[in-house]
Amino acid sequence: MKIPTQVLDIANDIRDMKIRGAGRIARSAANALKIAAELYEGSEKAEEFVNYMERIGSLLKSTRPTAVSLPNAVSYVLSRMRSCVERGGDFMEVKASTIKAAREFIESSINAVKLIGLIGSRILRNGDVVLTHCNSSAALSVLKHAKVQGKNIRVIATETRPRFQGYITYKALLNMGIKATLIPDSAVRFFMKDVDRVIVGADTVTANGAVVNKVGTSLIALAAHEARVRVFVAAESYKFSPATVLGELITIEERSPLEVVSKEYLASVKRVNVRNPAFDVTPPEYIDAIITEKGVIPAKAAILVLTEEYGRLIEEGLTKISLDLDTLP
Ligand code: RUB
Repeated sequence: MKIPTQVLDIANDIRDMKIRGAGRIARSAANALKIAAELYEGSEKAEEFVNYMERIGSLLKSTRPTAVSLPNAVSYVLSRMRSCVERGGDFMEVKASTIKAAREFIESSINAVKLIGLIGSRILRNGDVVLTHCNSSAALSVLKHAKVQGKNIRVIATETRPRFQGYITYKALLNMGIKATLIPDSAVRFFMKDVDRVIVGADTVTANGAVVNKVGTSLIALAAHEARVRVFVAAESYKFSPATVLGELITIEERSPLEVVSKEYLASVKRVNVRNPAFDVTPPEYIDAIITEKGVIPAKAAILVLTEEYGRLIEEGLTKISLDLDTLP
């Protein structure tokens, strides 16, 4: 079965960052699975449908490696599809359950971002200066709700090299009627003395409470720590990584040197060595709290969110590990 063009376009747009930001990537992946199920033209056999959907799930997961929201969105949809098969569902039922699960994920993701805004806005006080990095819908939702509640906040937004996602944030803030200042990333420590709170988003939260977010986040957290400024992370529960409970490490995406230097520069310098990691890891010690749609938690309590959300998955993984240990000579 051929993969529909619309689905391939979404996968390519995620890879090329036309669709970006962990939440949006997750919703787009769920939408791609929904479209794939709706446009399926193969035989009316549940097994064939499942194989086709699994293939699309793998394709989507391969587009960008760091944000766990992507594989979590895909497994949300595909695990419900598989459960329907296990319950003895026929082709039509399996297809319907897949489409329903994709819709459900998108809806609950949009709702989670709104709830994070409502919950997180309580952390902000009238007159606060907030520093944010990159472009996070969850962090923006917090700022928007604070503004709606009549809090007079001012935001410092980093431009976020090399892709300048800070420009998107700056425009969004102006559209919300929030006073904002755009600064180079390297000016963060210079301005930290004026900052009351840092709020950033997350691509992945690990079991020990470390936060993987746009490169530069950990430097900002370090500068905030030095200046005793509190750091908050706005993250939906599908940004928590179940695999990290079992010791898996997060792959940090490295992008093209051409995002950092021009072709002309590359050509003009002999043996130029450029590295361009897109994300970095902020340890839990530098994070005051994580704002989720379920409430605010200390970073080190990330494991609680994981066991609540992915308990069964983690248990299955642990059982597998202990079985593997049993087979050791
Ligand atoms: C985006 C980024 C964002 C998180 C959270 O990186 O690091 O801070 O994804 O965003 P990129 P959201 O531009 O490389 O995708 O809160 O919107 O999910």
